Amino acid sequence: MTKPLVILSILLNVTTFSILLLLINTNRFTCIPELVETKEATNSINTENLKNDDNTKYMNSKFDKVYNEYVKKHDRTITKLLDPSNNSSELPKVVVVRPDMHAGFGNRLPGIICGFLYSLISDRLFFIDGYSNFEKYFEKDFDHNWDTVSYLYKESSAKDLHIRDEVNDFTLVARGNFSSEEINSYDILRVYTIDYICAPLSSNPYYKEWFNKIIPDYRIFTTVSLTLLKLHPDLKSQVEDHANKFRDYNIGIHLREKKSPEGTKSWMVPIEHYYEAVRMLMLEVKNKNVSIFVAADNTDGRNKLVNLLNEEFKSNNIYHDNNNSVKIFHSEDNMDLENPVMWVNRGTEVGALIDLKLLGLCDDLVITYASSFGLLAAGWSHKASRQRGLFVINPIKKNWTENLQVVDKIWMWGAISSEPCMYMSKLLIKNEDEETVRTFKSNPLWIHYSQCHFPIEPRTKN
Ligand SMILES: Nc1nc2c(ncn2[C@@H]2O[C@H](COP(=O)(O)OP(=O)(O)OP(=O)(O)O)[C@@H](O)[C@H]2O)c(=O)[nH]1
Ligand SMILES: *[C@@H]1O[C@H](CO)[C@@H](O)[C@H](O)[C@H]1NC(C)=O
Ligand SMILES: *[C@@H]1O[C@H](CO)[C@@H](O)[C@H](O)[C@H]1NC(C)=O
Ligand SMILES: *[C@@H]1O[C@H](CO)[C@@H](O)[C@H](O)[C@H]1NC(C)=O
Ligand SMILES: *[C@@H]1O[C@H](CO)[C@@H](O)[C@H](O)[C@H]1NC(C)=O
Ligand SMILES: *[C@@H]1O[C@H](CO)[C@@H](O)[C@H](O)[C@H]1NC(C)=O
Ligand SMILES: *[C@@H]1O[C@H](CO)[C@@H](O)[C@H](O)[C@H]1NC(C)=O
Ligand SMILES: [Mg+2]
Repeated sequence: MTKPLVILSILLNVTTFSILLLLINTNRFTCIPELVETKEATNSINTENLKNDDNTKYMNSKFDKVYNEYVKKHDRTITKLLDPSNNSSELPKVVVVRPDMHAGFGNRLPGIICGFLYSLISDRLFFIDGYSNFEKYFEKDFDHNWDTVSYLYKESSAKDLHIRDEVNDFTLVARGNFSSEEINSYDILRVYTIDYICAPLSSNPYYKEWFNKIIPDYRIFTTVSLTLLKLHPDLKSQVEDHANKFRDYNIGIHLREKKSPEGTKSWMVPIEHYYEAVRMLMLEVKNKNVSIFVAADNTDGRNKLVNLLNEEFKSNNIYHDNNNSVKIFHSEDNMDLENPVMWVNRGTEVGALIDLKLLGLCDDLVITYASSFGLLAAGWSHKASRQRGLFVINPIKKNWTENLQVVDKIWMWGAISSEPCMYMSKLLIKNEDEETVRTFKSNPLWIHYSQCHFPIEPRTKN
């Protein structure tokens, strides 16, 4: 078989598997309720809406209702709490999320989404602690800055649900009752993580029904993130300016090269693998004006990939014979600009957010599971209603580059969902008790959630 055929057959297998998964996992995906949903959702006002995306924006009117009620409750409670005439010593119970400000911009988002879900299911108030300049980047529907009320909670009891990789109460997340007496005895539940660590929550028997009712399509990250993390109007208009260059069909690529340290043992994703994946996608495209949006973590790599693609699509070959016109573009973030917060990760926060959002507006995504950046773009996406998932390229070991049999083939899979992955799920499966693992695996997306980061063996608990 020629290379494109081999790739296609892999893709077909993945697609067949995906369809099977859809069929097995209930009839939640049937057309009729979705049609009703769409009609209802026309009145939706909460979900972030970009003008370039009127027809495809993702909407969920049931979640909007829950969100609206939450915002009202939050405002009401805070007003009362801060009222100087309030002598009550009773404090509302809260969830406090602390983003890791030294991690990548993408890494800051999953903890926020998880914390908000925890606050909804446990009837607590939601706060974010220490996200500098949040207001500069996002539009807020309510005041969730922990500084507003934290001085009242100096004496309060707190439980750490998550502290990075060290502490994670997976039993509670996967099958516990957040309103139990034990959990209720804490005023504060703390969340400090860079992972989409709450993925098992939708299989928790206490909350399964809530998810089935409010977010029945499993697009949990999308539903919450488009509501809670709405871009600031200044950034939004920059996104819209770029998105005006999108054409009939748009492929987004996230190139991540600068992550692992140099050395023969480290992992890499050959630039040609991204390019091959795009060629493969283009096989199916005919008589279209196509645009390809390239986001990258460095300028050199981006230019190299843009040049490769430009060469490919101007020349006379089978792709050209499909009668497509292809334009390639990227945003203006200067990826040579040193970032004072993260020396390995260059560029600006504004640039990163714009790239994330633009990737999310693409019809198809080619990303790598070496980076959570692309997976978060996929989740924070207005196009998440597409049935087709992402195309994910696996990194390979650097000292394999001598081995043409490995380097020559792109290692990839097609995902069924645009939910981000949970890199800790491998550790959960390896280290947690049988019942917790079983419950996690009752989640129809558990295989998807587990495909994350380098294919490393998880550590064993000491
Ligand atoms: N503007 C822009 N910045 C990028 C891009 N890719 C990576 N970066 C920068 O690199 C950082 C990557 O961090 P994350 O978003 O956490 O993604 P990650 O690859 O999982 O990185 P780590 O988890 O920190 O190892 C971003 O915050 C940006 O600063 C890109 O396509 N565009
Ligand atoms: C004081 O504030 C708390 C928390 O918002 C609230 O539950 C309580 O009803 C308030 N009491 C009065 C008298 O307003
Ligand atoms: C709070 O206490 C002061 C005096 O201790 C009292 O005058 C006031 O009425 C109280 N306010 C409320 C809302 O109970
Ligand atoms: C969770 O625990 C609380 C407190 O014990 C209890 O009232 C509630 O019914 C429990 N939830 C479920 C679904 O059992
Ligand atoms: C190529 O595409 C254009 C539209 O972009 C169309 O008008 C034309 O008929 C196509 N040519 C062929 C040979 O299909
Ligand atoms: C592509 O764009 C050109 C002009 O930019 C236009 O003439 C052509 O009809 C477009 N083709 C399709 C298929 O939309
Ligand atoms: C790659 O590096 C590993 C670890 O150093 C080594 O065990 C392996 O033999 C190397 N493989 C090749 C093909 O050089
Ligand atoms: Mg990451």
